[in-house]
Amino acid sequence: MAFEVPPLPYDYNALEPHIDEQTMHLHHDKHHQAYVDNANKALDGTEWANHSVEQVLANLEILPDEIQTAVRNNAGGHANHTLFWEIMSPDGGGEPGGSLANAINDTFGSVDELKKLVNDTGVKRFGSGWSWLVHDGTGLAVYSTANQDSPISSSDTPLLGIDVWEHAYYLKYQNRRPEYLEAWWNVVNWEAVQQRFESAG
Ligand code: MN3
Repeated sequence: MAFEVPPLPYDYNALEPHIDEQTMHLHHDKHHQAYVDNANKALDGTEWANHSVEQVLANLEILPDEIQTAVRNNAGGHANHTLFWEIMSPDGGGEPGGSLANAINDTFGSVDELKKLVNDTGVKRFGSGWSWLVHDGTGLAVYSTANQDSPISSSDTPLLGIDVWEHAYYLKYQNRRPEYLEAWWNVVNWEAVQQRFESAG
């Protein structure tokens, strides 16, 4: 099965004013589609064409040399953006609950400290990449990756990831990445993050 861009689970303008409609159209319809098309092109005709994107990303180092970079960038881009749409919601924001809240408080001290750390990690990412909250097999961790590198390729489970490529924010925030990161938490879908946490734990 070739990869496909999943439809957005809300309207393109649903995350306004924090994320603008035009950015969502370009980001979902053009950028994500390009990652999917290029990943499919790279994997076409190989034994990996019928594997899930997670399986592909977990096994990058045993893929044929000549497609490794294309798959890393584009299957990574597909997985990262699929997660990104799911962990945002027009009904988002607020505070996490339950076991996720407990784990965040135990690891980082508070939800506010977690947000600060994720934002700071995103601001410090030079060039393009992502700022992540992951489950590393034993607990929660925050780090960034460059380009479209996925935590899955490091055997971690991504729970929350903020896209800090300029294409994610430039139309509305121009060069003000910190402002975008601050605003992003107004659309975080904690329920979706909680579900990922429960499956990972
Ligand atoms: Mn993006």
